[in-house]
Amino acid sequence: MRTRRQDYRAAARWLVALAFAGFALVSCAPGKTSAKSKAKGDDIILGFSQIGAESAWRNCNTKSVQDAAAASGIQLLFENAEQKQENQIKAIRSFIAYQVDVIAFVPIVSDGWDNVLREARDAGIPVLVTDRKITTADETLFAGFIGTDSDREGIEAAQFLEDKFRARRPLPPSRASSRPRVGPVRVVELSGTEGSSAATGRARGFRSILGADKDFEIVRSESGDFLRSKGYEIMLKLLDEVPHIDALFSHNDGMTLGALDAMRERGIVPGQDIVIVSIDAEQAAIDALKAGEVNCVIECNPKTGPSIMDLTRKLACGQPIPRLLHVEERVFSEGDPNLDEIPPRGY
Ligand code: GYE
Repeated sequence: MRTRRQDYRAAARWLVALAFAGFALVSCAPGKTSAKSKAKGDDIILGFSQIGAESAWRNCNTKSVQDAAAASGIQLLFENAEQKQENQIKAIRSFIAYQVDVIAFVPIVSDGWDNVLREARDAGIPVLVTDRKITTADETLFAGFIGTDSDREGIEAAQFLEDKFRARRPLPPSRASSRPRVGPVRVVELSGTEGSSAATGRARGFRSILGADKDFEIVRSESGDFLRSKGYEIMLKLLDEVPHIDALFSHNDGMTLGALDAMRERGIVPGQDIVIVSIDAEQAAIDALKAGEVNCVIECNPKTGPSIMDLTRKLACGQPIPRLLHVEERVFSEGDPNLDEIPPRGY
């Protein structure tokens, strides 16, 4: 007799087969069984909850996951949450009802996942957290994390500014006066989505260096939600309200590109009048770096799809995975003689 679970799985497989007709499917190797006793020949189904499409970085991350699933034969149930945590929670619940083998999700914010993760655990489904981190009282609620190291990115941004301004003292004249200035370097920050680990980590890493440096002062910090449109609006406001701005630390390239538009509109030469450090390394930011309009770009690597599929297969087959995997990231800065050799970024 078929169990309810088998009925769910049969229905899920049929639906996914319609969407993925033509791809070779994968299963656990003979002899391997998962926590849910995955049988030999059973296809692996991954439920993936993405945040949305707020940036070129995000779109590349989505494409990487979708392409890697197709290439590896893992059946992907993909949900786009349109920037709402409640939609992500709904998606995870639907994956549980579907009895997928593995759930992976990008937590839009760090807090508030414990209940739904307990439901996944009760259903015996392992969870992979990717790109952004969660905070939880119970670390056993997820199997592992793969993504970027936001604290590291903030540290790199701060170190670039320290090196740059040490070489540049005294500060050049400000817009208000033609005399060279002394005193701390005045930094403004465009931060990412409030409560997201990408924003809190970048802010924390940045302050872990500059907070202890009396030559720097973070004079304003505002959230632009990782959106180009908000980067533009907030930068215009900051230029009108903050008397001297020496440097901008922007948590992503989308907001940086908006801020560049705002600066040009106010007659400010980006990269010269205001030193700019940005994170992601989208092609448009690398182009701005080459043009001298941005001074430093810290890579944040969105192409995690293939690693996510490897981890999914391991989890589905009951194998252990590392608790924490940070992807490799580089720093691109002005003056690097090899800027012209940076391969096309693909996002
Ligand atoms: O930097 C940004 C985005 O979570 C690391 O989210 C990611 C960030 C990335 O949309 O552009």
